[in-house]
Amino acid sequence: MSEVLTSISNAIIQGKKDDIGELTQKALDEGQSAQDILYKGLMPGMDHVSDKFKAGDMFVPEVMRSARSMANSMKILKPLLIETGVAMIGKVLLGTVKGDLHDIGKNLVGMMCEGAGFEVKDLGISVEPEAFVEAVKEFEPDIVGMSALLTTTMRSMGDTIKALEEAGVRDRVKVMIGGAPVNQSFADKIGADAYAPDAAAASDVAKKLVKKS
Ligand code: B1M
Repeated sequence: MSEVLTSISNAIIQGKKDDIGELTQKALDEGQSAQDILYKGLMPGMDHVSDKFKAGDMFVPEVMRSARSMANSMKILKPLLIETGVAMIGKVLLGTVKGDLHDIGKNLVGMMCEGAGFEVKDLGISVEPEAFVEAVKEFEPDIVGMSALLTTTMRSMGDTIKALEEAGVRDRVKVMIGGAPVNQSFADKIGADAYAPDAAAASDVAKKLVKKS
């Protein structure tokens, strides 16, 4: 692999968010395509971060720095990728459910999904079921990802799935849920397609969901 792509992977792993823009530009100046920078530089770096996070060898603040580095590089690459028509691997619509203001974990999930090659639209916090429905119609995601950190707001996840059903759009998307009080049996109970315990698992689960659909 070219030296500059290796440097980009390493910059992601080390969370060098202030250097990555310059490195990305250097790679472009050397003739690397935006697609190669994404698939051969950024994504292998994020895969490594994901593996270390899962193994407990990396922690939330470090992962956030890596994810921010990824986002800084993507700011430069995104217009080029769109211009050249390079398809992302899928679309994820994300939000913290109605009544819940916690967004640190959800943001991390968004960053990891972007790192895995998804286009992510983040609706923010305390998202009403109807707002998820409208965004599904407009953004046409492959996956709707919901986050909840409070036992009192978990029920908004079920309400959102019901709203998607009532609007006739439930079959168009896979639903993935996560957050500290949520687990697989709750996901089964409310009819979600998947549960992910952490941000690294969320990007893996999202990849599996788009492969299945
Ligand atoms: Co709040 N809070 N909080 N809080 N807060 C908790 C969640 C709590 C456990 C603290 C406690 O009592 N020990 C408790 C909930 C109890 C419960 O219901 N079981 C609690 C409470 C009670 C409250 C308030 C009600 C407090 C009050 O006002 N009396 C209030 C509620 C406000 C509201 O939401 N309506 C409140 C407010 C806040 C702050 C605003 C001050 C702040 C949030 C700031 C923000 O998010 N911007 C806050 C914080 C920071 C916390 C703690 C300390 C940390 C949460 C966090 O960010 N963790 C939390 C206690 C704790 O967890 N130790 C607590 C780090 C983050 C990386 O982890 O969010 O779990 P986490 O995300 C993980 C996974 O869960 C998973 O991946 C992430 C990364 O690996 N994941 C997903 C998350 N979403 C996912 C989605 C997926 C897949 C995986 O797919 C789509």
